Amino acid sequence: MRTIIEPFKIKSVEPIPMTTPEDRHEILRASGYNTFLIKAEHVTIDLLTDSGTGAMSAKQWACILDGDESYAGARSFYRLESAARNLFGFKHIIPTHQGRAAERILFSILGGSGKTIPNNTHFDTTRANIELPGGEAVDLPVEEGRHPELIYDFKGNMDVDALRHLVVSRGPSNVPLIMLTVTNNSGGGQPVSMGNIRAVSEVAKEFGIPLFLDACRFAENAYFIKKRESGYGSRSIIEIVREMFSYSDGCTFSAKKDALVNIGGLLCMNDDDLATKAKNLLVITEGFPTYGGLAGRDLEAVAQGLEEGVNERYLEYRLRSVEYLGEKLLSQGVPILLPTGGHAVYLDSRRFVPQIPQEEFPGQSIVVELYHVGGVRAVEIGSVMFGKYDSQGKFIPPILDLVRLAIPRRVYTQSHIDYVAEAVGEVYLARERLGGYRITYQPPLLRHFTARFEPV
Ligand code: PM9
Repeated sequence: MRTIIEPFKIKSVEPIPMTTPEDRHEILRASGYNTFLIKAEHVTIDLLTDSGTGAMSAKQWACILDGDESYAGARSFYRLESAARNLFGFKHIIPTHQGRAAERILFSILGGSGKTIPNNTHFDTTRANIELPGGEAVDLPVEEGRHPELIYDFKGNMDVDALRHLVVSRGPSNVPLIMLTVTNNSGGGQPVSMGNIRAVSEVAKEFGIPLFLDACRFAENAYFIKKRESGYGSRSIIEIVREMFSYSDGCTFSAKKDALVNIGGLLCMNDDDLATKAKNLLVITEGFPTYGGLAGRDLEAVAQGLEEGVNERYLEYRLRSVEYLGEKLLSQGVPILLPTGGHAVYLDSRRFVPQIPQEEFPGQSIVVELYHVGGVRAVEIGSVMFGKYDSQGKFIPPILDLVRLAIPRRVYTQSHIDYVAEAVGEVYLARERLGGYRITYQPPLLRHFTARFEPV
């Protein structure tokens, strides 16, 4: 088979910063060993996130000029509404400045004390937006999703029996919403099968609970369904997307991922009453319902990005380029979560540095060393991000302890990825030298963004 090439050519370039290991040693110390606190101008390859870091197409840049900046009723809103409705099918399409704004509005209406919201695995902002008003965020991944080394086609699936058990035990009136994150980011960028979406929606219907998709990476999920789920091989991505959404009652959506833009989000639903409440809240903090915290040019770019994000040649390249990095790491014996996800390769911290106890943040140690060795910025998705403490202050580790190498869309070439594989390989060779970290400062919520650390 021929190499799957980038289905685009480069029209505009940005220089990559270069630093020395000595520079990086000092930069790490000054930033409290938290890669979120490192200036981007000191990062050579930035794999912190695939969110808002993609390269827009020439057509999207043309949209930026063409955006209608009218306060109310902008043409760009109607273009976005129609593009989103064409794919997702919802009656109400509400723009927000990004995904978490959609979450905050949704959970301010449906969440709160005594309410439980299950998901295959909540992402950090989703969890925080549920917990802040006093609700409970429960993760119900399938058993296969809990084992990084196990190969299974749909490790992002939700455990449907556990869902039913949770709804019955809490009482359906205390479960205002069921969510499914496609793909399951905290679970390794793993896809959710159509069969699982359907089965979850049946439970939701049985108890009269709405099902919302956390749809950030809906297109990558659809491509996995096409490749892996029987009966979908000859269906188009758009058909698969429409079927995925048809089982749900709404979605939160960060356009910064599969809509290929640098900012933007959506809150969508069919329920008129919920939409009215959401728009009333939107006006207070985001803006009027036809712009929702975005400029007209952003709305226009999201509309165009939604069309490009479901292009099959693009998705084929996208998933293959992530898989390519996974293969390069496996060939060096590096323990990664299998199979590779849609937007990222995840290192399995527990197997990478087994000598570091969970409460000393093994993933953070790998992230720090990877930056030190190669100027590559990754993110810990494990004990720092999701670790909890019981009432006695005892550390409760998360299900998975990972380091994510998130690949921005249409940004890096194959040689950049080769460089990343070399840097990870170097860290792996020296893994026995790595030690743990302790936190010297942390905020009450979403601590990973601003916490500071020191070596133990
Ligand atoms: N995800 C990510 O890097 C960006 C924030 S953390 C660096 O993976 C899911 C599944 C996400 C997500 C963001 C959001 C929030 C919701 N659900 O960042 O607010 O992966 O647009 O989206 C990030 P916004």
